[in-house]
Amino acid sequence: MLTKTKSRGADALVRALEQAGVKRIFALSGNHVMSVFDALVDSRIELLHTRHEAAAVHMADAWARLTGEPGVVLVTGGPGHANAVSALYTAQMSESPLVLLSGHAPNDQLGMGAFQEIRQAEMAATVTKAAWTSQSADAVAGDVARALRTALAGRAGPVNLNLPSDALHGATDSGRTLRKEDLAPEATPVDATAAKTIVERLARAQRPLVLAGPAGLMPRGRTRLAALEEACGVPVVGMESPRGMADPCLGAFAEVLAQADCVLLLGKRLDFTVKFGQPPTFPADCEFLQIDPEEEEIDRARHAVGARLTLVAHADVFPAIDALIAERHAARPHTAWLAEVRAAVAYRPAAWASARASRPGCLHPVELARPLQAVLDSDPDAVLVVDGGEIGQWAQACLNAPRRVINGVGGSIGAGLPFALGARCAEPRAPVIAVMGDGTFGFHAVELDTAVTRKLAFVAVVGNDARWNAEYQIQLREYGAERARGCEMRELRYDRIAQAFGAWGEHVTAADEMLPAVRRALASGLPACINVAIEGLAAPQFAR
Ligand SMILES: Cc1ncc(C[n+]2csc(CCOP(=O)(O)OP(=O)(O)O)c2C)c(N)n1
Ligand SMILES: [Mg+2]
Repeated sequence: MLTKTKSRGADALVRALEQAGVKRIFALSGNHVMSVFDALVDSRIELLHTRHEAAAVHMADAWARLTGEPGVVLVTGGPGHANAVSALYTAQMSESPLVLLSGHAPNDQLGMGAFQEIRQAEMAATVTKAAWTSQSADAVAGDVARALRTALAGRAGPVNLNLPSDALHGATDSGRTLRKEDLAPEATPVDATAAKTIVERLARAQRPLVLAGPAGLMPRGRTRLAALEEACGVPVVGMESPRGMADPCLGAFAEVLAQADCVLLLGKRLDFTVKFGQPPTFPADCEFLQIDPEEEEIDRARHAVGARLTLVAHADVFPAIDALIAERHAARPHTAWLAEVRAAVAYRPAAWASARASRPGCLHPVELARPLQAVLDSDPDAVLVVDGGEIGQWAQACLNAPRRVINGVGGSIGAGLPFALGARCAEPRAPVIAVMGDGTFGFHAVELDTAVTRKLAFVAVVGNDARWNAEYQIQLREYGAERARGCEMRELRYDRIAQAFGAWGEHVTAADEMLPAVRRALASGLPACINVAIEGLAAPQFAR
């Protein structure tokens, strides 16, 4: 349907985003995109302006993971775009749908040495599903629809659309109204015979497992995976950590994985997180089945395990789950094995119950994390954010919440604080608890300003060991204490930094202060930083 209204490309962009149901844009201003800021004045879309482009991307990433809707980011061209690109990697590896809209030098000056002219699409190409540059004002609305559709299709992920300033300023009378089919990605269904065969193979196996990728751990994914486990009687385990099967939230899972005789990769990449499917991580004769939306991933698995990959289906994960559930009559419950896998995943060393720091004035990481579970359990909609090195591993080991945002398979640190802001945008009411290291906190600490200004409350719990401890531990293990250099930091009062921004700040140096401090922070209604002095210990180990 066409309506004849003459307007700028920037207006067409905003109209298209409104039609797509976008409610909020995470942004940072710049010459190239001020026309879009102007167009947004007359729209219902909230402009949430931030203090760093990478932080804006991380906020959109957390929003996308929690809502299932694409996060939308708007930054300026050249350096603004370059700053944003680094954060796309985390979203890409976490299969998080988002669209980075970047201003861009005008098309009619390209190659002439225009202001902030760089090859932006090429720069973003390796960390996105697609990256391109709009050719004219008339093309903008259609490009936006394609970007949103692509971000959601198949294996979800980030997309970059570059918007040259002449396309944004230029007049367009296309007045294109987006239709539902312009926005919805087309799903690739799994073949019913393949679904039945997969369920039969899992039924026939003695110790079958279904491994799901990061998309399976988003709120929508968790519900579907639980339904699949229930219907087929086969343990379903989601993986989203760079430590793979050694993710501390999976307890002693590695022990049962090493016994599996048939593994269905359900959108789970056969990558470094599962040691490329090789023994001893898997038995040498373990059979693999795979459902994946990307041929490239199927090829990768074939290359890794050869003929042990006995059945593949090129299909989208969520419709495939429904297809598998529909074949439940062919399933066989593996009750004992399921209980064994669940017990392994739930395993935590008994000694943790009495874990104490070895010196006064600081907490054992378990003493920092454990009290937070009560807060997470107090509300079914509570969100747990985890980021950082060793402290992140301790938090993942000790805490669980059905709505969780972690730094993910990309293993990049620094997103924790912006994740907390994005989570608060997605969840207006329930507690948002974000555990991170002192190094991690520093990356985007100034976003506390954004949080205070926009009234986005959360509790950031900073495990302060005055170190980049994860790397320090590598130095200790591999090079010796006498060669440990370059990973030390000062024991700073991050709580006072928070107070200076008008946020809530607490300094915790003893275990019994932990929960009262968090409760005061929650009661303040402000964004908060609980700066917790901890003993910098190596990440937890789970061998039973
Ligand atoms: C963007 C990025 N830079 C560097 C690293 C390497 N790295 C991983 S963990 C870590 C230390 C993190 O320190 P902190 O947040 O204080 O947590 P800690 O390990 O001390 O508990 C570093 C530097 C990384 N993973 N990502
Ligand atoms: Mg640290």
